[in-house]
Amino acid sequence: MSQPGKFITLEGTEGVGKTTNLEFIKETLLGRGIPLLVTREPGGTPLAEEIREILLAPRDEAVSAKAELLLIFAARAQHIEEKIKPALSRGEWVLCDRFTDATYAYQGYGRGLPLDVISALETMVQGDLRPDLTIILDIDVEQGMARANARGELDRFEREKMSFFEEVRKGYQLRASAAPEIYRSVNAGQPLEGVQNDIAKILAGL
Ligand code: Z5A
Repeated sequence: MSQPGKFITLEGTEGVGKTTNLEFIKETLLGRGIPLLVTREPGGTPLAEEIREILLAPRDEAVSAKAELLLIFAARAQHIEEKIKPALSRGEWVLCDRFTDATYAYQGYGRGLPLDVISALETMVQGDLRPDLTIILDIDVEQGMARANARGELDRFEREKMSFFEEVRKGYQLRASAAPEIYRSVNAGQPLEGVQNDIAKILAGL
């Protein structure tokens, strides 16, 4: 799909510093006069934000991995049609906090759902919409969880075991190494200044 605007996504495991660095990316792009939509997944529209609340709420009932997957793609379908595609066709860049790489990493590698099923849903929901650039913030799982724990109450995902997040991290790493023209991995375990220097270099390359 030829897009007038660029589509950038930011990914990573728990405590990796996405919120902190999303703000840095936003300021860097706006500082260059780039028209920008900043959004997030799951979420980004009223309906998709409601689905996000359902997904993140800790609950006694065990959530089926397939139900989780379909809720995520339901939210994504709404987000793409209502927000992402219109912005790209207006010529804006879109900066999205998580996208389908998170589905491969969390529901595929983390929950163990088949990757070809995720790929089929991706095609159905997105057509040929794919990010132009995905920045993966990579951190040792224990270091990331220590940061997430220090932040306060944990959501339903953050209550998973370490082994779950090891699989998620592996999923991100495998995806990044399979398509280096799209993915850039940044060491998020270093001090924030170093993380942001690395991100600035990546953005300059755009
Ligand atoms: N999910 C899914 O399963 N499948 C999907 O397809 C999608 C999502 C799209 C919500 O995501 C959940 O949805 C997510 C996976 C699932 N799992 N969880 N949880 P989210 O992105 O909204 O939630 P999050 O992962 O918690 O992201 P976050 O809020 O951006 O948190 P963060 O990455 O930890 O970022 P932070 O708050 O900026 O940083 C954490 C702390 O570390 C904070 O105190 C910072 O000041 C500190 N920090 C940041 N960088 C540094 C450095 N470099 N040094 C020291 N301290 C630092």
